[in-house]
Amino acid sequence: MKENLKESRYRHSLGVEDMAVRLAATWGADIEKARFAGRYHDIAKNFDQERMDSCVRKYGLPEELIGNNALAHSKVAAAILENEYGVDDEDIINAVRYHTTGRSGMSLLEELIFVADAVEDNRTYNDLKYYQQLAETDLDRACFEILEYTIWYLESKERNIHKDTIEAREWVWKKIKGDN
Ligand code: DGI
Ligand code: FE
Ligand code: FE
Repeated sequence: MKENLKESRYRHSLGVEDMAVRLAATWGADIEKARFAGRYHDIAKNFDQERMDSCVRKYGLPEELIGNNALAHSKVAAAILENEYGVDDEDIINAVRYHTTGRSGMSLLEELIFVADAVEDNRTYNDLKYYQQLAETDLDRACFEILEYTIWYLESKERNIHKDTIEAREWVWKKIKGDN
């Protein structure tokens, strides 16, 4: 991990690991799975364009990921854990695979890694403490607010919003309202 990640990304990974463990304890998820997924979720984040694209092809991932490292790094990380590190736990793989977009029907572990990624201690935005507290008291609400923020941010930058991101927001909103 140290070889592949910049110092700040390495620190972020340990921060997500730590936050994922805390949230797993609060919400009754498997702590060791949360620790592992948190630690390795961004393992491919600092791959250069050439290496990322070659991994997308090597693992037969969707063509839409070519040239899009923001979305590719989570799919590539999941493929590496599965194919090179022999990780066979589907929930861990999916937590890594969907950590950037989320998705409809996320498992508890997936949701907790998605939230931990956004609220770990090394993040620097103003409302960090508020989001950390929300994650401890209402995981769905935290997940929803993070998705709202992400979508607002991507819109402001006129970047494409992946359908998994949109569907995740819809799903968690319905879950909050008690419709499913
Ligand atoms: O890898 P991290 O920086 O820790 O965080 P991340 O994996 O959640 O997100 C990385 C980037 O992905 C961030 O700049 C926002 C972007 N992103 C999240 N959802 C979408 C997205 N980009 C696009 N194009 N579409 C999405 O739906
Ligand atoms: Fe990431
Ligand atoms: Fe991350």
